[in-house]
Amino acid sequence: MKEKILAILCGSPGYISGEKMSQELGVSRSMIWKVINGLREEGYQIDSVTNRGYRLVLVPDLVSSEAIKPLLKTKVFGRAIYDYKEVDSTNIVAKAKARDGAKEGTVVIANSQSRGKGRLGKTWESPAGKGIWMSIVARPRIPIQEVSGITLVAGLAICKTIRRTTQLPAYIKWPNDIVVNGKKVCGILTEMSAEIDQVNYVVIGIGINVNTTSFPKELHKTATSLKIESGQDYMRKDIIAELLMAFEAYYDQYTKGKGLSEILDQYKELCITLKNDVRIINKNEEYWAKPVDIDDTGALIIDKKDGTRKRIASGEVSVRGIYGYI
Ligand code: BT5
Repeated sequence: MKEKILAILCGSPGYISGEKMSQELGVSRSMIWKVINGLREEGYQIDSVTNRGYRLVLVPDLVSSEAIKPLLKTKVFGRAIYDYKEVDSTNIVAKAKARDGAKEGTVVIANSQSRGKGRLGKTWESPAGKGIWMSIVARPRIPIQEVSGITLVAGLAICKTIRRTTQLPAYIKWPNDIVVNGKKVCGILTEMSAEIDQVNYVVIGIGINVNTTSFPKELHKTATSLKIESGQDYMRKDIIAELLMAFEAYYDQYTKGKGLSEILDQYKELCITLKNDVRIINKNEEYWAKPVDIDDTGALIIDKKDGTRKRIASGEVSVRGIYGYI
């Protein structure tokens, strides 16, 4: 009933009476009233005037399966979407679904997360309604050591999507952040379950600050949102749909084609880590180095000041650029 009433409201340029809707749908006027109130609670702004009826004024920026699916042209990714008002972490929910047999392409999305996760036990701020907090289940038939490349695939898809939908100068900070004007707008958390010789599933968690206008004090210098950078509000569902389509295309190239090599040129062009010296930080040492390349396993190649060349696999160390604080 909700969908039918919404369809009528969307198709009516002016006011439409409750009487007319109840006749058209064969239900009572009090039923119409109840559904309209339910829609208002979900964030739809519906004007009502005595003797004229109802008028849809504003469609909320919902990240529901119903809102996203009509925009998708994917074959696999986003065919099943589980949406929640709040979860602890979409990665936790997606991993549970994957363990229960969820198919490749399953997407878990939440309006807010109470315990959003970063890497290594760090937290991810996920305020209600402000960003895209979603996780994608993948079941790639690739060797375990190639799974880390999926973070690069996701990074490229996100970076391109942000550029396409906002025209902002987004760049990839290798391996798992997207930055705009030197600040972090998105983080990726890839988790995997595998046997000795085969991948069971991979969960790609993506957090994008979309319409966020303020951050906790400790993130002021490092975090930003699409809205802060452009001054505009965005519909999250549009970005999600674009992102899933871009991800599917690059993922197919990665898993069915020749690995990273086909998309590496595009990746490197958008990889800010390659553009300036980087600070390499690991448990025992910290030093400046010159980034040289990203190889086709997704590793960062650097030259140390003493001239020695080193290959750094993602996740091994922390890499900071000189362009910002992150
Ligand atoms: C990441 O970790 O950047 C991965 C973030 C992944 C979040 C998504 S949301 C959907 C899915 N479900 C989850 O539970 N997680 C994924 P890392 O590189 O470790 O960065 C974490 C650090 O970023 C924190 O320690 C903060 O300093 C900073 N941070 C936290 N929240 C932020 C935000 N909203 N925007 C920018 N920076 C943030």
